[in-house]
Amino acid sequence: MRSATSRCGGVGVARLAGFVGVFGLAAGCHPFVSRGPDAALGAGPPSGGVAACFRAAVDADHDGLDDACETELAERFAPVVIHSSAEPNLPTDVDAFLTHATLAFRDDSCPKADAIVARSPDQDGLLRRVAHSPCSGSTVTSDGSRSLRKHRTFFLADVAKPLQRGSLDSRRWRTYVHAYPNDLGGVTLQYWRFYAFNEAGTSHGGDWEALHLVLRADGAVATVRLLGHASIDELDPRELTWEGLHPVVFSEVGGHTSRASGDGIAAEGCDALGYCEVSRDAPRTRIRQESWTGGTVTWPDGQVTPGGGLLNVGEKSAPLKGQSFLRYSGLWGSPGRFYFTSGYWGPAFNETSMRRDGFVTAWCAGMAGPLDRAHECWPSAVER
Ligand SMILES: [Ca+2]
Ligand SMILES: [Ca+2]
Repeated sequence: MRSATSRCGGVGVARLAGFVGVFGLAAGCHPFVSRGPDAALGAGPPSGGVAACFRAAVDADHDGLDDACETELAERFAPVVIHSSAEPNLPTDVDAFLTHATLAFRDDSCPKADAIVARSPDQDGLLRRVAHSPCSGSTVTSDGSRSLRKHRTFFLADVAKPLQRGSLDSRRWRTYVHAYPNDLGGVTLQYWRFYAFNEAGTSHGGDWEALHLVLRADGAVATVRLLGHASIDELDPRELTWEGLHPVVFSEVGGHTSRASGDGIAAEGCDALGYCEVSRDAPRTRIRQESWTGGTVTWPDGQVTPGGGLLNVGEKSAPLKGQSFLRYSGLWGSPGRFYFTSGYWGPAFNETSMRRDGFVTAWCAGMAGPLDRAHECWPSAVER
C-alpha cells in the first residue's frame, strides 16, 4: 500500500462519524461511473434481507449475526478485483505465506533482545509469544501488544525474493471476510486481501488491503470505504462500477491500495508504445479476480483459472474456521529503516485511519451489536 494518492482524496471516517449514508461524496469529487446503481443502492439484498441475519441460529463469533447468513451476504456482494498486468506482487493466503515465514522479535534500542522465535509457524504459533526486553524492562506479547512506531515488536521477516512474487496459483488468492452489525442497523462487510510484499515507492513486507461495504438495515449499500494510504476513502456507491451486486475495485500496481478506477495505474499489454493504464475493458492490461467462492481469475493472455474464494474469519475475539491469525498483533514484514519501509499490521491491528487512542478504525468502524468493543477494537498494550 501507500504509493500514490486517491483521485477523490481521503475523507476520514472519524470526520464523517454520525453522517455515514447521508454524505456520500467528498467535496469536489463527482461520480465518474454509474453502472448497476439499482443493485448498488439497494434493489437487491439477499432473500430475507439483512434482517434475517439478526435472527442468529449459529453465532460462533458472538457478533449477533447468524454466521451462515454473514457468509451468504458476503458472497453476494463480493468484489471483482482488477490487478494490473504489471503487478509484481500477486495475492496469496496466510497459510501458504506462513509456510515460508519466520517469526522474530526486535527492539531497535536493545539489540540483545532480538530473537528468532519460530520458523514456519502455523496460525496458532503466532500467538501467546512473550518477549522481555532487558534494556527497558518491557514485556511484549505477540497477541495484544502493538508497537506504535514499529520499534519494539514481534514481526514476520520479509520472505525471500522469489516468494515476494505472491502465489502464481490463483487458488491461493483468498479473500478474508469480516462481517459485523453496524450503527445503521445493517451489516458491514469487509473484504481483506493479503500480499507477501509491497513493491512500490515505499517497499515493505506483508501488505493487507481492504474495501468495506456498509449496508443499511434494508440491505442497500450506504457507503463504500476503500483503505487508502493513511486514511480511509469514503465513497458513494455510485462512484464505483458494479457488476450486479459486485463492486469493481482496482488494486494499485505494487502498492495494492484499492481504488475506484484504473486511472493512473500502470499496466503492460497496450498496443501503443509508451505509458499504459489499467482498463477493465482492455483485457491485456489487467488480471481480473472474482473474489466469491467459485469465482475465477482471468489473466491478460485470456487464460482462466480458479480463484481462492471467500473465508468468513469471524471476530478478533472469536475467530472462525481456525483463522486465529486475527489475534496476531505483530508486523507481517520486517521492521525497516523507516516506518513506511517496515512491515504492516494485519486486519484487526491495521494502521489505516487508526485513532489517536488506538481504536482500529479499519477493523471496527461503525461496529455495533453485542461484541465487546474494548477487546475487539483496541490493542491491549502499546509499545514504542
Ligand atoms: Ca456471527
Ligand atoms: Ca462476524
